[in-house]
Amino acid sequence: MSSHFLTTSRHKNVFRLPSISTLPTHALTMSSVTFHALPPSANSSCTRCVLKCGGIDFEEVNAYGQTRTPEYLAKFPTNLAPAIEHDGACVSETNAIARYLCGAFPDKAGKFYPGDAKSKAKVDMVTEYTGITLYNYLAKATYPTIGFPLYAGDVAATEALKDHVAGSQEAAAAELLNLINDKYVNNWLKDSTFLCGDEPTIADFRFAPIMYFARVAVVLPERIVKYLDDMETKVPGFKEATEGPRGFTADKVKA
Ligand SMILES: N[C@@H](CCC(=O)N[C@@H](CS)C(=O)NCC(=O)O)C(=O)O
Repeated sequence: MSSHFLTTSRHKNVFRLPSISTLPTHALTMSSVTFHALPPSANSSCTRCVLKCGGIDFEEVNAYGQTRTPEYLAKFPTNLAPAIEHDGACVSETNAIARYLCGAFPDKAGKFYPGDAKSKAKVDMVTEYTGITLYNYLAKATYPTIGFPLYAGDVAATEALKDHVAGSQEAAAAELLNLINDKYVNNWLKDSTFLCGDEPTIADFRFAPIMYFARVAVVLPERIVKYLDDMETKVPGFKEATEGPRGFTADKVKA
């Protein structure tokens, strides 16, 4: 079992039904989801997209300042948001949450992770590439500008290297734009409206919110601007679900 697919401290096995009387009130409605989110975050927006576009009932809780509390850590040792609680399961990691929701609510969100093993593998490949490789460059290119903390070992997190932050951001932005063009524009978005075909999948919910941050560091290619417009106008719930990152970066867009 993945270490991200965690149990609460009250019950040891995610697949064993917990005693109802020991759970907090919000967990009593077995079908509803408690969603711990950081409102402006692109990662949290992915989860919100699956929930809203799928029409899944949920309660959103602001996780700002909460991710390192003993209560949060007991449920989510990763100390990260997004994270969800549903039916006794505590899940963090954006991609794991998206797949969990599609599996737990097949009638509502199953369509966002469709098909056989090969179709799912394509969605997984794009989703993982976006969350790991692309996001790595996005953070280096944009976090110093927007005031998000970087990670140990990064130039912007190293006081002695502060004179090199601008150069490091520039190099990361150049590679970010290169990857957006090479992998997404010229490949996954070449012949289809969305990344894995003409219907949106979790790969789109992973990638599209990140583009609202990418536009801080790079001028988005025309194809990506059109893609975001399609997401906003053709995918019910997407626009509302991504108000956080869109609003947060609206006045920081690179001209
Ligand atoms: N790999 C994680 C990354 C999530 C992440 O980095 N979350 C940050 C905000 S965007 C966070 O919750 N930070 C809180 C903390 O470090 O305590 C995912 O894909 O969900």
